[in-house]
Amino acid sequence: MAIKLSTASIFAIVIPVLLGLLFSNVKVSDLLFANPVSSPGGLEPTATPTTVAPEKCKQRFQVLFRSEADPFANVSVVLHQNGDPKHCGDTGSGSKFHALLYQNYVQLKDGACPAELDKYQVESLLTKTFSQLISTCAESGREDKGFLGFCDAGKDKTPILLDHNHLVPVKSELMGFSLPCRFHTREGLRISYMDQLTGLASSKPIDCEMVDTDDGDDANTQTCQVVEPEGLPSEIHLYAVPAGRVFMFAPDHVGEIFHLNHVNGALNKPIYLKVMSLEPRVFDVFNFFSREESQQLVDKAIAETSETHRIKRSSTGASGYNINSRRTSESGFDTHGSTSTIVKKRCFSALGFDEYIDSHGDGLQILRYNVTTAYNSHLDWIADNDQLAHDYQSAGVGGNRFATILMYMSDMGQEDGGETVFPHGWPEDLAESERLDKKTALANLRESPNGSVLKEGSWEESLVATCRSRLAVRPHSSRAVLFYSQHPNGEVDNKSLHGACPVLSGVKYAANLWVWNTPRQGFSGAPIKEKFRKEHENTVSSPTVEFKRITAVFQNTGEHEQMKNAKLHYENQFWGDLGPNDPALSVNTYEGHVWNIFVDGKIVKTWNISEKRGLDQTFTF
Ligand code: PD2
Ligand code: ZN
Repeated sequence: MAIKLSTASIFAIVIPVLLGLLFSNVKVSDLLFANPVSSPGGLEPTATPTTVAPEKCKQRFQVLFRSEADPFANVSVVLHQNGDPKHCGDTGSGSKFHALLYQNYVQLKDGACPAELDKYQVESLLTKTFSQLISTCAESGREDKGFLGFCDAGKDKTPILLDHNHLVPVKSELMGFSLPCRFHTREGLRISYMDQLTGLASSKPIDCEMVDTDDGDDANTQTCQVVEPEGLPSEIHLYAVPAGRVFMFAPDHVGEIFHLNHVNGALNKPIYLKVMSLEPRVFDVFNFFSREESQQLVDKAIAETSETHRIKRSSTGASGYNINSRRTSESGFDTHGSTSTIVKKRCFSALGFDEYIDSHGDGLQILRYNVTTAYNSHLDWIADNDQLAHDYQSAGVGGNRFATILMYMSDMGQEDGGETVFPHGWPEDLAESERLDKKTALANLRESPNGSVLKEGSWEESLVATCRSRLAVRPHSSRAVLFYSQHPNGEVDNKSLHGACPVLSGVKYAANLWVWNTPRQGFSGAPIKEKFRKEHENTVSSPTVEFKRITAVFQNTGEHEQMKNAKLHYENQFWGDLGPNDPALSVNTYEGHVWNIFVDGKIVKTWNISEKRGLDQTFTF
């Protein structure tokens, strides 16, 4: 998976691209809704945006970076794939990165050099630049397509997110139009402006040392003491998230800290994470919410009277109210309370979203566990139910829960139970030799002060044995944990199995937010199973965003002498030579696209791409 940067290959790709290709900035929405051109005669040459003088272009580029000098002169930009602590590409000297970025910026609008770039243009530029510098980034099954094949995993593996139509595709010889990656810092901040990169190059990421605290206020036993960075960084690390996917932290070792300086948490302190386990990925979240907020959530939940939201015996499953003997807790929902709204938004920021998207989350669920009650080990990822329209296959184009943020609103003592247990995880600070086996843990429980609260031989008792021998998070008011139910590619993470240990004394209150990788079922833009849509064509409305990629192959048969100098153009932009001896050209294209054959500067043939001809189309002449 480690990728080597080959200078020769960079230039093999880059130079012809730079010399030959003009790239206009095409948004998916433009592609989808472009006016079809009916005949070659009807094709007016597209107006070329006013190009600006190179000097002005340079100036604008510098303004975008807020830096006259090359901000990367002394740093290299190191790329990771989403969720992976190992890097997959290194741009080498930052200057090369900067120079290529500039060339791509000039091409972005055919020399118009826009004075401002929106975040989708920034992402497109970065994607293109990285694709010219590194060969690939993942075992995505599309290694032959280089880094672009990582960013655009193909139509069967790219969930359509709500902002899909804003993406600015990258044009390349290898992929035709391909979807861009998003780029985040290690801490999850989405790169939306070029000057954020300048900032990263000129400031060392904050690091912290965990020290014991006597500040009982937030009941965290340790706190992060910021370690003053020395000098400037020599590397910037960026995490590339493929189109349609969501950012995930990339932990490398237990105890590692992620300092989310950009996310304000409780009492205006920045949130930080401490890695508790790698498999499953579990993080202790500090400064997430305050005791005051915790109390407000509990008070509101207790006072709630509406039948749909009040606290009552919990149900399980994707639909309906189904009581489950393995989930004996009580729960209610706080969907619109002021504290709940603040906390939900904070969850999204902490997870690396740059905006709050209500339909990507369930409502904040308030949980109550009285003595003996528990939730047996389960996945938060919802197993598919063939009856339902929603497509839960998150490894494909479907949507499911990918992250859970669990907030505790009670202080539970060592013997009180109520921990959250991860049966595949191990206690953080216990040497392997000190780990308990389940049998011993069960024997210890039966001899402990609360040992007789549970029925002997019950699932609850067996769960406590797991809780006392595996990774278990003990609740205290204002503590939060984050764990992921999916791998970065959307596959379910079966190691994320977890349960709520039976309460043995007192009452435990907690709240959870389940966050989805697409809008959740029933919401606008939620993925619907193809099969279900076909069966219910008249009753199920299409998702708001439709997007069908078409593969088109163009070939010169050599039968027509006048075509010997044929050149394929996308509209009026040169794409590639298509003489009789040239290999066929394969492109990714969309409904409404216009492809032309030019001979000696004139259009001699035009094809208008229509989905009606299928998703694989061949054009010969
Ligand atoms: O309350 C908990 O500790 C807990 C444990 C496992 C909650 C959930 N799962 C959940 O609500 O998904
Ligand atoms: Zn759960």
